[in-house]
Amino acid sequence: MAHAVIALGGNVGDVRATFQKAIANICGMTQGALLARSSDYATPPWGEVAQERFVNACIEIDTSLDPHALLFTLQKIETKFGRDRAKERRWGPRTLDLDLIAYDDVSVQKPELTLPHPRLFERAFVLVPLAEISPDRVISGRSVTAALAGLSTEGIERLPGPV
Ligand code: A4P
Ligand code: MG
Repeated sequence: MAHAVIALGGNVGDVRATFQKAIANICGMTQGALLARSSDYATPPWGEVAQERFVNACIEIDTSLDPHALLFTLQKIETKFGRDRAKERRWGPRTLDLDLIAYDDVSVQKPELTLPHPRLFERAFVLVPLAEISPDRVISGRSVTAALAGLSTEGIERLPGPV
């Protein structure tokens, strides 16, 4: 089994309800076991700022799928929950975005799959939930906590449970 970190995001619809259902699908469809789930966080939009606030969270799973098969399955789940890439802009509003952040210590440099996720260390909306469940994790030689210390977390707010 491999260990994978997945970031969830969305800002259209009842995102927290979508996350719950999506996580159940991730475990079912990736032959995976949920190891940890962060709280949900309200986060200011990054990239394209003139849009609704996002909800973000992170999970860790054990999976028997290889990285490409795992990403393919995550994309199927995004579509199932209303994501339509043909109608959206990069960094624009979406119902559900599932990014593969890390997969064991695997390194991949392809456009369709880059591991670890190339923009991970720019994004407090990923690192804050990840630091909650895995503060000591080291990705690309950097600890999650140390990487987060260099970013602003202004406007990021942990949402009360249940998660
Ligand atoms: N791809 C390559 N590597 C990976 C990987 N490790 N995980 C490829 C996932 N996908 C990967 O992704 C574009 C392409 O990246 C895919 O074809 C995939 O094969 P996408 O999900 O179709 O497009 P995207 O999500 O618009 O692009 P990107 O760069 O992932 O954007 P973001 O950053 O996810 O943009 N602000 C806050 N606060 N919170 C958010 O969650 N999200 C976005 C969405 C913008 N601003 C945000 C948030
Ligand atoms: Mg994405």
